[in-house]
Amino acid sequence: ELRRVERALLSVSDKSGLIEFAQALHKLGIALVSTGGTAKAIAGAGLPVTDVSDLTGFPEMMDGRVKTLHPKVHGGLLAIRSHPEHQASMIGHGIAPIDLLVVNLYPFEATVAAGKGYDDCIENIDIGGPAMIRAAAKNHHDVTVVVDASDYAALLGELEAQKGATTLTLRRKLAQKAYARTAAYDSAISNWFASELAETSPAYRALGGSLAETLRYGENPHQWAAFYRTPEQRPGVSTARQVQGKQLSYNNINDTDAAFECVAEFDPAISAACAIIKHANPCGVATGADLAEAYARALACDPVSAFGGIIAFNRTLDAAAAREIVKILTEVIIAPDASEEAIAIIAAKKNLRLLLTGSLPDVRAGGLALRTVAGGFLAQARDNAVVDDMELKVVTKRAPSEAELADLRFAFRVAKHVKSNAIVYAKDLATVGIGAGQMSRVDSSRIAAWKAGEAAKAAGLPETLAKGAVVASDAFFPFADGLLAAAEAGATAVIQPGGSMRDDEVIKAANDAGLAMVFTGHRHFRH
Ligand code: 93A
Repeated sequence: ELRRVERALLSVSDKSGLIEFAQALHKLGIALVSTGGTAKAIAGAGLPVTDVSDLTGFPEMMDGRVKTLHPKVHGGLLAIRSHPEHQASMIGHGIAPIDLLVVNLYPFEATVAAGKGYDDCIENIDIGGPAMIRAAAKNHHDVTVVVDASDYAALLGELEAQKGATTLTLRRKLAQKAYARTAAYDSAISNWFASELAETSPAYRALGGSLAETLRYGENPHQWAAFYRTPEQRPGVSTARQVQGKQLSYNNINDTDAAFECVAEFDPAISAACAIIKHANPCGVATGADLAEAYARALACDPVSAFGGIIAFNRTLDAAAAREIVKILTEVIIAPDASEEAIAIIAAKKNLRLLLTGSLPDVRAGGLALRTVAGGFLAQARDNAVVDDMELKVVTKRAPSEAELADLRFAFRVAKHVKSNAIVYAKDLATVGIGAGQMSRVDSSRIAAWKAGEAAKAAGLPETLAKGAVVASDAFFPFADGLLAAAEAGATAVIQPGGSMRDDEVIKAANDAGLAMVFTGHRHFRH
């Protein structure tokens, strides 16, 4: 499948190596056609060259925006040589074949990198170049395309070896490279637009944020996205130093924030704590004597969901915890700090992002929580209520034991970070079953109880982890059914805000089931 090269079109912005290359083509008897600047350079070296304007019969116009966009060029590149109708069109319209296309594009990337202004960047978007590259690459069966000066030598080598022809193997390789180039070029343009949009977007102006970075995409690949910092400087994902790993995605940032805010509920002076997050919901939260233990206990709550999760710690990440983490796939780790040894262990997982914040945020701090609605946005104070500050009221005949009370507080602390309707089972200061985001509270109760059973199975235990656990509900039980589901699963104590019209009914059911129940008077909806 050799194709002789009789005529070449050269149109290059980067003119390095051009003259030597054009000379070699000329020596091989190849006729040269060229655009303005390229033609000038070639002619300047004393080589014969046809100006593309003479080929098209049109001058280069509109500041060069239109120079090669013409059927005489694109027909010459796209015509299938063996196709009788294509042949007829060529003859009928005076189109001569172009067998070799040599193009490198307007330096868009370099223009952006040099910090040039908007109009300059726009003017450096090459249209004709990519059009010709794509045309020639499509027709690689007959046409050779070169988009990179570093390929001149290989092409000349082949032309010399094949007596002025190229092989299909080379033409296909070059076609692949051609499309890789136009794809990279277009993605550079789209990224530049994204960052331009980000800086002038309504989000930026409305909230006084400063652009941290444009993201590859939003919650889904078809959604534009950017990450902004507000002047608030709350320690977390927006202030963290990324020690290693891939760029964070939109969902990563959202989940990492949820993880760190959750783990910040646990005073590092009192206990080590770990939160594992998936889809912005905890799939396991636990305290422990050290981080490795906290992690192992958090993982045990839902080892299946934790795969590919995001992990937050409330203390300096140490080697023992790091060694456990690298055993399964994790997307992000966020912690106030990490030891050198832990950093070295994490380094073995190249993609795993490690974020260090320097400190934990203050859970009691004020601040804004925002969300958009059609044509506006909602603002509210962040939920900075902490169960330790609430007056707990025992409403059942039986008061919770000391251990139950500690677990009740723990469970309610976690429930604050679970999407409503939230039901959290906990035992020994670790979650054992979490039901999140259901439209009915009783469904969340059932799911949490079922999860506690699954966790037991995963650990090879005969009995559900709900047995002897306590339960937290982010909002009141409107009916006794959710509470009864918990009692059935084996829970012994309940924490909930209270305040339902049917509180009496719910309290009676708790008493009948022998449960201890406390009311917090505070709700932790999270939608
Ligand atoms: O402005 S363009 O998009 N319009 C065109 O028709 C066109 N044809 C070639 N840019 C166009 N080119 C580009 O001009 C080539 O991709 C190359 O980068 C550059 C070469 O211009 P000159 O030969 O005048 O230096």
